[in-house]
Amino acid sequence: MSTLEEVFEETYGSPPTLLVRAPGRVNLIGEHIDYNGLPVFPMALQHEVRLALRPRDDETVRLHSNDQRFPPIHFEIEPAIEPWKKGSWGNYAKAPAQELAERFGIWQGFDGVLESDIPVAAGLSSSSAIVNAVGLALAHISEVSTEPRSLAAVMADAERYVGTQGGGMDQAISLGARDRCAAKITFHPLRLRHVVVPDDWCFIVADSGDVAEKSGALQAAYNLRRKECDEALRVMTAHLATEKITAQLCMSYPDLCGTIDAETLIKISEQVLQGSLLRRFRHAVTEAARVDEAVDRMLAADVHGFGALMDASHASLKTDYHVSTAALDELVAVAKEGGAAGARLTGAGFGGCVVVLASRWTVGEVLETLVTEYFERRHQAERLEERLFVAVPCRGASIREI
Ligand code: NG1
Repeated sequence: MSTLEEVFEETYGSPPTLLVRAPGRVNLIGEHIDYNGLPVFPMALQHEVRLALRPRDDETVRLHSNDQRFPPIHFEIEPAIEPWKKGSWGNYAKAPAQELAERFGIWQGFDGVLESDIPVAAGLSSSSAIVNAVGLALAHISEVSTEPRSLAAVMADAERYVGTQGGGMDQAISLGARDRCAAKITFHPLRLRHVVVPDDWCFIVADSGDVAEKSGALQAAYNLRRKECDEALRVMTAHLATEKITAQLCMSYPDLCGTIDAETLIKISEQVLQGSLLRRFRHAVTEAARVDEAVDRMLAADVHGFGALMDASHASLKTDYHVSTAALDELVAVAKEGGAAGARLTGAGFGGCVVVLASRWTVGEVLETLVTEYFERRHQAERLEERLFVAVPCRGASIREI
């Protein structure tokens, strides 16, 4: 098989001058709360997007993918780039171009060839890795700051171009991660606290096989949850102000969670909110508390404590947030049967992957159980290395001259 550089030369007739890499991520805990400004705890993966490129002297971006499913694209950089139809992969390249053009007036394009080994539509952020890789390339060419946190904030806004009202977790971890570490990410302002993953902890990623393509119906379901969280916050803050429960007006989830403890907040919400608003709010508040606790459990190398928090997170995502599926629930149950310390769906849900925590001493047994009790039973044992692997915490995106 040809290397990325060889494909570039065959495609464009001269060698590339820059090489970018941007990893996917697995979120350990803190699901569906980044868009509420609440903390999350992901780590970057060994699977990544790689982009070989050569800057051009004009506004054109030409991009080939090594993956036959993604046809070649080209477009001109300008502040208002018309998106292609929903679900087109090229929109993930247009997104950073348009954001950087609008904010910083960049115009210089490139010829590029891209390859990725991040499973697509599996909740491992394959899309943000493309946004980040193209964004890093364009920012570098035009001498816009590529400092991870400032670029991550720009890329989080950029990706909303595709229609998903996401938070900033994926862009931040893919750009800012450190080797061997997970990172607790807090927002407004964006900060990453790097925590070394204990050597004897193994995070397994297992793909349910249900595609979680976040365009169309799933995008609407995702955006609806964000709206429900906003509405629940509005009702709660109005109540707290009227009842004079808080001295000052809590305008955001971090304000609220920083002012009143989770248990009290849940008690109040059970009197003030109903139905799905109550459930979404309860998930957000309890999940934020689990993130703080999980960081402490990792620092204390308490594998069972961390695992219990993952189990509680999955239960909350299933019953209060309604983003799990039968296949994800089954994978979680099988992993637990095999001796996992904890297991939960990871990413947006509605399909995709689970993340499973096992110790070095139990990981073999857990993997074996997942193979026999899930993948073989469902006749999904082909190309298993892409669907079941132990995640290696890797450093964030980089760019280098070649
Ligand atoms: P994935 O799993 O990549 O679809 C999405 C959002 C995140 C976060 C998670 C749920 C984007 C780019 N990503 O991730 O910000 O909200 O869902 O925790 O929208």
